[in-house]
Formats: sequence, structure tokens, C-alpha cells
Amino acid sequence: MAYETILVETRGRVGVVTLNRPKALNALNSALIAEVTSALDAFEADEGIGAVVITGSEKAFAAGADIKEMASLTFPGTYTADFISSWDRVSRFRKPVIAGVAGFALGGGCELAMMCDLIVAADTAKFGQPEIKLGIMPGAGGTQRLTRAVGKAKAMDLILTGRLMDAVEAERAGLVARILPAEGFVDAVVAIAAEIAGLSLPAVMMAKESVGRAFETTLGEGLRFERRLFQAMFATEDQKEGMAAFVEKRPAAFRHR
Ligand code: CO8
Repeated sequence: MAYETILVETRGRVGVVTLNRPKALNALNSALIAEVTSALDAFEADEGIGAVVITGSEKAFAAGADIKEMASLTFPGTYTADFISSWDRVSRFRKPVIAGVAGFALGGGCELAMMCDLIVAADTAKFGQPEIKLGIMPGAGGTQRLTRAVGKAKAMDLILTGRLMDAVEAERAGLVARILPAEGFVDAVVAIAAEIAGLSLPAVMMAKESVGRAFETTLGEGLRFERRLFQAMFATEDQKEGMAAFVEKRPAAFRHR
């Protein structure tokens, strides 16, 4: 399928979505969100894909929702159309998805990265929720996911002042999993995704689902949920293969089922 605002490629078992509106620093307009949704639907259905990377350019992951597109919106219009509700495809994606962030990840760009399972940052990355400077507030999870990731003090600081946070501060605060050099960044992020995609897909998906549950429920229910999934894994071919390979001192050849 031909896309206008993103580039989509497959590298081995990794699907790569590159946001591609360079003249607008990858600002997220409705066309881009529809295309990301469509690309993810295809990767979700593709048995050959075990993990996905969403990335942008060297200068910007995404500089936020498209301000020019939003400027004339009205409250009744946003309410009746439930503006932004269709932007959460990433958070419903069931396979692992990594945000590879170089340059700006601001507003909706930071929120898009936070919908991913982990954020890997180039040393050039800058994160922020600057919506307050536009007379609005974050609307796609910024007040919720950022607060869970970095805690109240830093979330309030970033959201109320709109200041930007560099990669080192973001990693120290818990928003970013790893920082990598800007040189060769996308290849390095794809290598991390390939490592995950080479493992047992059911194990990886259940592990992802279980970690996600930690944000949704009580400790007791979360532990019960984890235990049930753990027990279910003994019904998979990959559990048999993974443990046999260990005992036989050879690499596991997972069948992803
Ligand atoms: N929307 C539309 N166009 C943008 C955006 C944006 N968010 N960001 C940059 N652009 C455009 C600029 O208008 C400019 O276009 P032109 O050349 O036609 O004037 C081009 O990109 C290059 O930008 P700059 O010249 O400003 O580049 P600089 O390097 O000088 O500055 C900055 C880079 C600091 C990133 C600056 O562009 C900036 O501050 N951008 C806006 C950042 C922002 O406020 N983001 C938050 C937007 S609101 C939001 O995201 C609400 C979230 C709602 C939910 C989203 C769901 C996923």
C-alpha cells in the first residue's frame, strides 16, 4: 500500500514505521494517524512480524499534533467526533512496539512514544509536553502516562511549564529505556526489535500483556493474571523448545506458537 505521510518496511521479522512529514517535523495530522493505524493493522495480522519499531527523522520523532490542523477546531466538533480517540492504535497493538526517538518528541509526539512498550532514545532526543504554551493541555495520555513513567513532581514540572527534557534526564527519570548514539540509531533500534522478534511470540506477547496489566489493576489481581498466563505457557511449543534447547546446550529455534 502506498502511504503519503509514513514509510513502511519489513526487516526480517521487524516492521518499521518511519514518520515522514519532514517539512512539518513529523507533526501528527489526521492523514498520518490513519496511515499509522493502517500499517499497524497490517503488521498485527502478519505472522512474519514479531515486533515493530516506530521512528521519525534525525531532527524529529514528531513535534506534536499538527497545530495548523487543530487551530480552527471547536468544542462541539471535537466532542461529537471524539477527537483523538482514534489516535490510540499503538496502545492497542498486541505485539511489542519500540519508539525510536531522535530529536523532538513533543506533545502528541511524546504521547505517541509513550503508547509504545519502550522508548529508546538517541542522544539528541528532546521530550516535552509543551501544550500549555498553546493555551491547551496534553490530550492523548500525557497527563496519565508521563505521570506513571516519571512521577508527579517531574510530570507537573514538564506539563505546567512546557519545558523540554533531554535524553539523559528522560532516562534518569524512567521515561527512556536506553540511550544510543545518534549515528546508526535506527539500525541499532531495529536490532533490539529483532532480538525480541526472534524470541517466542506467545511468550513475548503474554509478557507484554502482563506488564501492561500492572498499570490497570491492583497488585493481587495483577499477580493472579500473571500466574494464569505463566501457567498457560506450558501449553506452548516454544516452552518445550526453549527448555529442551537449554538442557541440550544449543540455541532455541522458536516456532512462535
Ligand atoms: N504542528 C504543525 N507544524 C509544525 C509543528 C506542529 N506541532 N511543529 C513544527 N511545525 C512546522 C513549523 O510550523 C515549520 O513549518 P514552516 O516551515 O511552514 O513554518 C516547520 O515545522 C519547522 O518548524 P520550526 O521552524 O519551528 O523549527 P525549529 O527547529 O525552529 O523549532 C520546534 C522546532 C521547537 C519543535 C518548534 O517547531 C515547535 O515548538 N513546534 C511545536 C511544538 C508543540 O507545541 N507541540 C505540541 C503540539 S499540541 C499537541 O501535540 C496536542 C496533542 C494532542 C493529542 C495528539 C495525539 C497523538
